[in-house]
Amino acid sequence: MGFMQGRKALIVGLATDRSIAWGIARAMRREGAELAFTYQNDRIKDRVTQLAGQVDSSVVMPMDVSIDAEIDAAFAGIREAWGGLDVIVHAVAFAPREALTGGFVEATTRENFRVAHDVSSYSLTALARAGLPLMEGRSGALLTLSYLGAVRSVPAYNVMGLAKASLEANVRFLAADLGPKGIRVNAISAGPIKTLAAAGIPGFRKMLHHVEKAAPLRRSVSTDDVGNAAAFLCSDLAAGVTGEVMYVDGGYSQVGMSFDDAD
Ligand code: 0WE
Repeated sequence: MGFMQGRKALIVGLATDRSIAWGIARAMRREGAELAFTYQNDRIKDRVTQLAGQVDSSVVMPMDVSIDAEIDAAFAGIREAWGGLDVIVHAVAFAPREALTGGFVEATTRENFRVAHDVSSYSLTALARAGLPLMEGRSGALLTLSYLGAVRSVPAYNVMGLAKASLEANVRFLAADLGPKGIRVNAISAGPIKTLAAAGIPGFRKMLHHVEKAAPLRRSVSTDDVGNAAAFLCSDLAAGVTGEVMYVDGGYSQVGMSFDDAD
């Protein structure tokens, strides 16, 4: 029997079969969880519905995390389908494209800052607020995805780094507030992965190659690596863990200097 048998999980942020959310969905399904999904807009509705079918899910609803009415409608759908909820996976981030190119000062307008923080950090609080009534009294778990740019400067990551720093603080404040209600809140800080969100970021391949040479494990991480850690954190195996940011990055974040084996 899988370690998520009988758990009901809502996955927010699935876009393609390369999404981190897809690695998480497959790992949780393998461990016995029942899954529901949201999609951001009609352009990706059919693809998300088809992927949901591959993990035996037909609970698929629209939700743009920047619109409260859509969040409320999606949780009403969960209440109708399941009556309760154990796990919410938040795998959503966005900054306007021009915010992620060039220098930080030049790229960071007030509007880019607002959008990045709203979509990438506040949305976790919004999901917690809307999901709480369905999760209370069931030993639930919230999980979000962060990146090293929250705590170190990374070229061109720019205002997304500030938004991820806010997201990691969000995890700690939510953990403190929801812990007494039996809900754990954690983040995974994943190493770079070639997802749809990463495609089209100039120099992304160079970043992957750098990580593959410098990380202790001498490889980049996969969505399966992240999915397995996510399933663990959202299961009772991690019953004592909350407010944590767990690095799933091949160890990259833990070295201060590293030489390629060839050097
Ligand atoms: O968090 C991210 C990327 C999230 C992201 C991606 C995009 C691309 C398309 C947020 N907003 C947008 N907006 C778009 O218009 N990562 C951890 C991946 C990533 O993105 C980078 C990175 C890494 C790593 C951007 C610059 C530098 C490094």
